[in-house]
Amino acid sequence: MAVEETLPPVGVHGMGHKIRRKEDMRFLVGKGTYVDDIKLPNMVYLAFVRSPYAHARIKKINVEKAKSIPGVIDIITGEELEKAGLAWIPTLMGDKMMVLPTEKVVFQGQEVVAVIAEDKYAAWDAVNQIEVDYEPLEPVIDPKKALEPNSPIVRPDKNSNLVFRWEAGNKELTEKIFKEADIVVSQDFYYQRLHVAYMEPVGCIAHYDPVSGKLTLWMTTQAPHVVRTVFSLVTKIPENKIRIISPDIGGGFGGKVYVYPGYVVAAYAAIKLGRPVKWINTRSEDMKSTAFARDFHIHGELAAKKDGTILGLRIKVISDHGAFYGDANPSKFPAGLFSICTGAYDIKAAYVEVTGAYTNKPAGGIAYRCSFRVTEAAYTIERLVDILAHELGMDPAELRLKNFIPPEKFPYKSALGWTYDSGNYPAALKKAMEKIGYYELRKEQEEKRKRGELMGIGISTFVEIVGAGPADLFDIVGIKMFESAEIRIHPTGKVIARFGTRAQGQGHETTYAQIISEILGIPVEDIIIEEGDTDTCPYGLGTYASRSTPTAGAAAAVSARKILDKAKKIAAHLLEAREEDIVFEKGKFYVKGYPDKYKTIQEVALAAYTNPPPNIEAGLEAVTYYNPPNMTFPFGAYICVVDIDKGTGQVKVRRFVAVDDCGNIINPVIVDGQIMGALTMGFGTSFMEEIRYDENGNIFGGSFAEYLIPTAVETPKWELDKTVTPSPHHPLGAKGVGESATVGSPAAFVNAVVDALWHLGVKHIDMPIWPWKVWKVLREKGVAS
Ligand code: MCN
Ligand code: CUM
Repeated sequence: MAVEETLPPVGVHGMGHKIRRKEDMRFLVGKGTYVDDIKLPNMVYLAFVRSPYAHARIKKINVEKAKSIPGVIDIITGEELEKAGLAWIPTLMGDKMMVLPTEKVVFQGQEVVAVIAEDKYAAWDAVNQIEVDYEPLEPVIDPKKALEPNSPIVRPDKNSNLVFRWEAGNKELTEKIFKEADIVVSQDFYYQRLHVAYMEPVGCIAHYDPVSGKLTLWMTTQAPHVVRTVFSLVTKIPENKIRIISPDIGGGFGGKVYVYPGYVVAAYAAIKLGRPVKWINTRSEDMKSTAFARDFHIHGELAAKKDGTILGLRIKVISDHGAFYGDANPSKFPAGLFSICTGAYDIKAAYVEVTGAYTNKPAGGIAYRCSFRVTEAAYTIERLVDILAHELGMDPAELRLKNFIPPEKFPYKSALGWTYDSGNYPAALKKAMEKIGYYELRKEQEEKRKRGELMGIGISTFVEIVGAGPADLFDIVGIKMFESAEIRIHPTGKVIARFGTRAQGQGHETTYAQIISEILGIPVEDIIIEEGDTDTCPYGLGTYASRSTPTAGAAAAVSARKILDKAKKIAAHLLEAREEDIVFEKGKFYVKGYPDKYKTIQEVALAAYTNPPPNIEAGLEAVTYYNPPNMTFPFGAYICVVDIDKGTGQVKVRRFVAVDDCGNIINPVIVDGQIMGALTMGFGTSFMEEIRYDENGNIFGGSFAEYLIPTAVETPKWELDKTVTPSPHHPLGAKGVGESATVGSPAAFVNAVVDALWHLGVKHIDMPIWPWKVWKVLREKGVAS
């Protein structure tokens, strides 16, 4: 890489500029600051004894040997936390979760005892010397069995394993439509449990200052303000005496929204011991105990006419939540935004029912680029549509084109109640078909099939729903899901802007600066973006569910426009003209008709402090708490071509074309990067990744030896393109994009595999499509070579 290519951008680079990320320089030279990089004087280390059992009563904990290890300072059990009122804490979904257990453990890998020592080696030595006497209990592993009346109960504080039952849509109308339909297709899908495998495991440092009474926590969190509020409510420490700092984060992907026991124990220990406490998960601890994704057992049905017109959709889901209901959904949506499952199609009637179950596994559910379970929704509808096409003997592309919501029908109200802001689905699909040479590929496939070769083409035309969200519907623990942006322009025209969101690799320091640059004409290198410090940033709900652009991006635009309004008044004063006559263009203010006699935004900024008009306050800054009027509905059309090896069952992704539409784009390179990363995660989901449990609740997939993630070797070459359908209600016409490709791509991969095998009588294979699964099918069908 040439040196100039790594240098920060120079100049006014508003929307649509492909500038390199401002934050990359510090990452590329190894100067990022992650939690584990922070070292405080007198700091001690925390490590956990974890449960070997999925479900067991704790009979006795013997810490004597561990205590005598040199360097061990303290050992904390659930009993001690109980006395402090901290053995259980509330989850973001109104449930409770154990910090440390007092009676029994409820999943393998659960934190049982905490050790604090002078260094991490002593802490781990002590962990290995603590003896916990367990009485194994029958574990609850299958969520369907968990809901049966005779099942053992997971939770000591509940008398059933039912987490919730939730429904959406019109059940009667859907049933009627299903009865009248010519054809009904149905299929069971298991969307497997996943771990997000970010680069940096979760962790924190807790520091308590007894003089000021202030608790400071450096924490790997995507939502620092909400965590501060929850911490304050739980500990009764005044909220202004808690400071949460999310420093650089090495990937979050939803796994860092949760409040982990380690955060709570570290804070408790820091106050108790008067010394800073650091806790960092090891990789396999992370895989065994942090928030998982998916784990949806889906039964889907689609009703249609003979000619392929889709009439109705019916879906029943059992969702496995592990031992605590610890999703991070908006509170009115227990199954997230799964009700976007009618997708891109104009469907008259739909009904969805989701039942949540407790099992002896770790908690989670909302993670891994899911947009609050839009992953599961898009997968279900896109698989069902493909199955319908095959059952009817219709081309899957033609069937989609026939059933798309027509572009002229937007804003479109879906059968499950969402008002789609804008979309043009035929345009995206046609573009993808053209780019990949769809009809030629179909011909090739036909010829190959005659020769017994297995080739498949898979389509997915998904719809996303991001930007949570409008205050009437969206809140987390009661806090409305607005988002904030504060912009301050200093006298010399340099800018600092602060946000309630917190990037974990998405590039906000660049794209937020571009938004401000676009509106105010200030060069991006003059704009510093700060996120993740609750003492300095305005309150915000955080970065997840691809909400930052739809909400904080909008707040930045509104704040910048407020500043521009004031700047115009100041410019009018400086130019001795009426405000109505002032024109603003590319960072310059002038009187209409006299473009040569101008004042720059920097001169106006100086005047805001040195020479403001008599009737106007000094200073040039603005803050906005933006309440989005609606969600944004990004979409895309993906087409995948696979070849299957009949000897090994290996699926080779030959081509993958992704046409995405996220409305107006702020930074095209960042968006491409987001899409490529998300496609790679969709690929991993489809072909490699799964967390599984045996009947005793032993984890399979608790390390990278068993949990396979794609490397550069496996990852296909992505071919990207786009259409642009702006959001009509977003101040910049932008929609979110961070999760689109993980939402949309698994269906394309699986559809391609099934398309290659349908003529053999194969209707479905559950992800991950490992070679042995395909090989087994090929053997059963008598075609394995
Ligand atoms: N963007 C843009 N133009 C648009 C839309 C987005 O230039 N029309 C840019 C944004 O300005 C931002 C990035 O694309 O820099 C992603 O924006 P957005 O879609 O608003 O998503 P968020 O910033 O809210 O990021 C969250 C999203 C989620 S929920 C997961 S999960 C995920 C993802 O981002 N986790 C990531 N992408 C990730 N990328 C990295 N490197 N690391 C993670 O942990
Ligand atoms: Cu669902 S993963 Mo993202 O919303 O942080």
